[in-house]
Amino acid sequence: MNIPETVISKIEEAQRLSREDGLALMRSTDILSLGRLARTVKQQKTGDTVFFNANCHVNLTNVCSARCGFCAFSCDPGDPRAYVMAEEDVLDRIRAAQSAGITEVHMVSGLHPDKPFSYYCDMVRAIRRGFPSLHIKAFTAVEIQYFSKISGLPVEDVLIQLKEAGLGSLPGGGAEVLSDRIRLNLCPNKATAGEWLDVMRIAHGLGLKSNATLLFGHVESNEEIIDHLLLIRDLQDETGGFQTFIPLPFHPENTTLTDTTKPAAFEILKICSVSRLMLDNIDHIKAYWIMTGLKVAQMALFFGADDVDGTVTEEKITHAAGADTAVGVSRDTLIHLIKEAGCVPVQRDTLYNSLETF
Ligand code: V47
Repeated sequence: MNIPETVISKIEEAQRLSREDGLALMRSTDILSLGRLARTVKQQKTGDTVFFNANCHVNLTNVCSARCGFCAFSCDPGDPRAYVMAEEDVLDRIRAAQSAGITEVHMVSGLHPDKPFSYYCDMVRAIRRGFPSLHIKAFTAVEIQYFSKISGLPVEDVLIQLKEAGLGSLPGGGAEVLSDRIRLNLCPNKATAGEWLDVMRIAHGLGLKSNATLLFGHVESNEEIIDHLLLIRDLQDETGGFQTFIPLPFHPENTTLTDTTKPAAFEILKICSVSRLMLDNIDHIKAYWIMTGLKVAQMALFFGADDVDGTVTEEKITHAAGADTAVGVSRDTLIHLIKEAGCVPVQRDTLYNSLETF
């Protein structure tokens, strides 16, 4: 199905797209036109530049009281796979990654039923003390809301305490699809769509930047995808706090949705393009190579993406769900991938300051 001429004209005239326009884009099978339009918008925003960073992932625990149907990483207390990291384990992990020149620690975890809020504050403080120059991007809005619940503190106070301990920004996870129907179905035991948005609103108000994600390729409809994008766009109009949007293709292995087929290149590139076209007020679209694969991440640069995430030492969440990508790559691999596509690789820090151009 073709993209309606009226929608193409709106994009070419830089007009904001409506819900109906978004649905027309989702119905389209003209992937090359979608790519051309999204790539044009990307060029207007960031030119030939494609960003990457050098980072490491830390997951403090896989014990989780939410047990979302799409998650293969989490487990119950007492499961043979269950682990909780001590401060020294975390510092050792980061020390090991430092030789690769990382500038960011990306830390997200299960909702542990027993660990107090002080465990997380102490951890951030210890990382800040041990590695003063590293940016700590940690805790999804879902975790922040959970910390508020277990500590009895308002979300704002939770964020203030974490910020004082050294938190630099929030990652975009836990958004899944911002739809009550989907959340009741797949993740009823954690923050609702409204709560996820509220945490982000408060974080942005405190000067903390964040990202936003969409988990696609499971039980969602086109309408739910577009409504998700509109909720993010509306909040961005209000706060301006989102830096980048990251569409995450669902990996079904070891989840409760094993009869679902993992999205292939066409769907990944389509959602990337539609995200770029709908989110006119978000600067960056990230192709998270761990989930898309390196080759599709490279193609995503022609479908609206301007960021490929980072070197990602030791990814666990997607690999528990059957990802066939590496658990990390070198800077040289990312630089090659970007240059081969005719773009200019720029290593950035978490807040999109340029560190080095290659
Ligand atoms: O919140 C969980 C998703 C997210 C599966 O902000 C799954 O820079 C696919 O949010 N298949 C965590 N996805 C990852 C994430 C992220 C990654 C990279 C960069 C940033 C950023 C954020 O992964 C979870 C959930 O939405 N997820 N299980 C799965 N089986």
